[in-house]
Amino acid sequence: MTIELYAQRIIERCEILARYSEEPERLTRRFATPAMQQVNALVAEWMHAATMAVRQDQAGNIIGRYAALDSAGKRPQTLLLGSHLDTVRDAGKYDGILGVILALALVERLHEQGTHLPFALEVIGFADEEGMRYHHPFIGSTALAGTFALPALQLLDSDGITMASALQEFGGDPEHIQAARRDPSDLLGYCEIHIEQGPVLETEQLPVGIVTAITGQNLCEVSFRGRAGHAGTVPMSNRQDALCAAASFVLAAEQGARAIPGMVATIGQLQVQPGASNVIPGTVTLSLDLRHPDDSEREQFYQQLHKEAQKIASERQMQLEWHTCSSEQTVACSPQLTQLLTSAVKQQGYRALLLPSGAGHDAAIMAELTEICMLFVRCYKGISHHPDEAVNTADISETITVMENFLQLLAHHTQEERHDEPV
Ligand code: HGY
Ligand code: MN
Ligand code: MN
Repeated sequence: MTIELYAQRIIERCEILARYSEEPERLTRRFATPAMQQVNALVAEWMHAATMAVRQDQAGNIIGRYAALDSAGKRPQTLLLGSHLDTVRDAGKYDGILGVILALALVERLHEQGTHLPFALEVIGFADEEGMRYHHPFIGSTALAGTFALPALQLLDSDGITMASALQEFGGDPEHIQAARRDPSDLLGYCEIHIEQGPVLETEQLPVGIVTAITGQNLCEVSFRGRAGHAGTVPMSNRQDALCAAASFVLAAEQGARAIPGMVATIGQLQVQPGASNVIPGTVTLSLDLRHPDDSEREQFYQQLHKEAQKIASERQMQLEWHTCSSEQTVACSPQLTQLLTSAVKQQGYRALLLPSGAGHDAAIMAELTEICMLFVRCYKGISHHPDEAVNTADISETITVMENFLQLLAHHTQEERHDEPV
């Protein structure tokens, strides 16, 4: 099969997986849902067909292993490839999914050619990266990296189901989730292919780009507690309207972030209680997502927003709850692996464009376990977290070749290192 046919099949498979949704009219696939189960089953089937050894781990990640070339009795080294199979609400078809399906195609091509690399390849479909169900991102990769926070198992979703029981139902093993940690001793690294989710590659007219670092992120849940009351009878001077406090906070976050180059602040969720048109909002809970590549700048602004929220609450005689959900530091990619990716891109005749990732990725978590690198693929108008997400077949073909160059370069590199080993 030609590379172009593989590229077409990758796009077709992303389209097939997009049919597995929790909602009929749009793509929403959260952690440990029946839709996720169907997707894991399908990906496992494709992995099996490529002669991979397949397992679903304690956290619900689907993992396929393609053996190394005969390693003369030595335990072979392993390169991890992967991304996530969950989605945001009303998602596109490629965020995360492309990285898993393209990695699988690399294995399929090796299998078709009847070859193996001097190292094993493991393709991982992470069960949760977006954190949609429990407001807790990276369940899959933190479990694999051994940094999963056990108390999170008690978090409740919007139906009151704990993460532990959802995972149990899914076929995972919450009691032994720590056993999902991958032993890093044989690992060469983790490489993630992902759509860029931004406009740079399109502007630069390049199919791929190489990631230098993954921007850090603070996630927080903020509640303003005022007093509900009758919309017709409580005078304006006598209200503790929690939504008005939240509105002030939203604008303060926007204004503050605009004043700091590179800072982005997003309030993407608001829950208004009790939530009736003729009742003054008593409690508002909102999400805050803050990102900046400089950890100290981000932390400082985070603290500044906390103080701002306290001030708004106290001026309006309300209570404030400030709950930090997660705080990810900016993570640099491995210079060695990034150098190999750079050479792989140049071999294909392209300028090697290096760029930071504003979006979060499983790679940032995997950096706790092993060396990481990331390859970005151009996407239509940089659109992501939106159903209009799109990639083109020609770019996918180029990505396959770049990745095959990368695997060959890595194979050379590891063999040279082995020759250098003292006997
Ligand atoms: O939100 C992010 O950056 C990622 O897509 N989860
Ligand atoms: Mn995403
Ligand atoms: Mn993603």
